[in-house]
Amino acid sequence: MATAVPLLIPLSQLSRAVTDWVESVRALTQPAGVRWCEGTEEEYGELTSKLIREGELVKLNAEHFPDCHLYRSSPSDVARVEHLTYICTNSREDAGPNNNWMDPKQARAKMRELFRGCMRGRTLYVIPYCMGPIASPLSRCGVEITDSAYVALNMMVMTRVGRPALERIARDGKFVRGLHSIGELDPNRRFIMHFPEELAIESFGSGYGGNALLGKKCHALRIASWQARSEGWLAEHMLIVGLESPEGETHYIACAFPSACGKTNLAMLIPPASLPGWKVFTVGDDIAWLHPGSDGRLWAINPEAGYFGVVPGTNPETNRNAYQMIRRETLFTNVALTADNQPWWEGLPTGAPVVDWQGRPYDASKGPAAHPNSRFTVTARRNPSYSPRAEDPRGVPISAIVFGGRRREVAPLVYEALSWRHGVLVGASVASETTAAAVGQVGVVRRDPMAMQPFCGYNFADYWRHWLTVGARLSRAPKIFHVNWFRRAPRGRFLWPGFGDNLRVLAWMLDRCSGRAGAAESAIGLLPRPEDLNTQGLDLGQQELRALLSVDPALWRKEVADIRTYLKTYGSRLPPELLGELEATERRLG
Ligand code: GTP
Ligand code: SPV
Ligand code: MN
Repeated sequence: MATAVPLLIPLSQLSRAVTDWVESVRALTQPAGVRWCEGTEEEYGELTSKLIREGELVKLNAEHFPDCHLYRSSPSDVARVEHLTYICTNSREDAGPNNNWMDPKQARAKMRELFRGCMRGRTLYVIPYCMGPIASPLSRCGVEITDSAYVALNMMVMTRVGRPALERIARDGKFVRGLHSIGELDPNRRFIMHFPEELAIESFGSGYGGNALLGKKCHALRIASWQARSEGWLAEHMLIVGLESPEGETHYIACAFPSACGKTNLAMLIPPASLPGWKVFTVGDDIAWLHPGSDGRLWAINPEAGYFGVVPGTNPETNRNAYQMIRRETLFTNVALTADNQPWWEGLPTGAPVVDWQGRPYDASKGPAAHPNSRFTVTARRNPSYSPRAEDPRGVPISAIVFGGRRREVAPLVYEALSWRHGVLVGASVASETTAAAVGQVGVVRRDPMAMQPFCGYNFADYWRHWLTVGARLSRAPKIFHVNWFRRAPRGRFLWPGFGDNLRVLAWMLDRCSGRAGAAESAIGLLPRPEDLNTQGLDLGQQELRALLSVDPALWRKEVADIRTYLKTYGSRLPPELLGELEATERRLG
């Protein structure tokens, strides 16, 4: 007997609200055709073949990198553009001094003119997606409309695209509207606009990363942080990792480090041989949605389904998991090529670049072969350390929150906050050297509170207030720590080996959480004494270890003064608790 084939309702008829919106965008942008994305493997293959035919994608060496492709972006479109990113709230104060602001009516009008007729001759892709496991009450949905097939491919890997998302939207009746066009890729006609009050994003003129994959920073951080405040949770720029000790105890920690400061690497670290018995499970590498649970703990999901990771520096020594992961089914952006069509980047121990990231013959005098912000896009399922709990609709319970920055001096390797409230000050005070993840100067120290400076969708003062409120609701709040893997010796080399050896620091944190490890008090918080860190098998002198764990009172008095100046820019909206904690730190410094 023949089995009946179920009659599928066309995607375009599942949700009237989505269909109406698509129709209004179609009328405005005038595309040659409309394609509703199902998120299937066949569709991924079809779009890939189309881009290869059109010369936009290069198929890589099939023997060494099966099913891998290279995409080269426009050379003036290689990173997030913070100066062109706006939060458009009715009240300017709601966006805060941490954001560029534009009046929503003015912004809408400006974008309308840019979008008018911009998709003529192009295909309009409708991408319904879910951020988070499809069955999780903590997940949220959106629809991105884009005229870039490359963006569509990335979204299919990074989010859960297709019918189940649209069915959920039809049930929820609510979704984030993300409208994107590459326009003419003209940096002078480029804007990334957010309308948190309307759950809407409008992005024009860039096809790269966080500017264009609207589920990622635009939705899952800027819009979600706004939603999270009104709903009582937190949307954060954090990795989530599970650590199983040799005794079989598993803890999950969430770490907020600024862009290109080590989240992906920490999320999939490989324990050093001298620390046998530890196991590491990646839940997420960039974004965490954290919800207070009925048990008084904080529970986290990773809203993403893939990784958009920094390529340079990835090698078998620093990150064998990532190196293995990106050898198949990976979309590379802006890396170099070897003579036999393999991808190449700085930090690879083998091979040599012949063609640079712009497709030119490689010439060392013209800069690095791979762009410093070149990226891989790959499904999380290819990660050898992918946690089965990443798909758990309840999420995972968080034992510790870790803030961090990239600083050659001042911040020690690790310290523990004295309380949640002190921890919020520690997070609010994070400073870090800028990186290639955003357009602009690299290596300049700036304040990057909770690693959210580019991503918080509202006034930081209100955000810190919200952190204090969430903490007050937790009877079993995570402990809060601060780390710095990037302290340098006077000659400039990194003092700490980093990567897999970071587990030694995490192990101390977990022992602190279970009350097993010692610590010494300092003015800024609790630090491990040299004997509290497991340094077995580590090639690190006593003098270096002492330098890593030192707190220089003179440097810190200056740091506290800087932090006060920064916090004061938030005026009367700043929670007084933070200044109280800062004054206590100052008293302890003497
Ligand atoms: P985004 O994707 O931009 O959010 O970056 P990320 O925070 O995930 O950073 P990632 O793990 O990709 O690391 C960025 C760069 O820092 C890479 O070049 C890494 O090789 C380097 N890096 C990561 N961890 C360490 C570490 O522990 N020590 C040192 N010295 N470098 C590190
Ligand atoms: C970051 O810059 O923090 C990233 C890359 O993770 S992007 O997707 O471009 O935001
Ligand atoms: Mn990031």
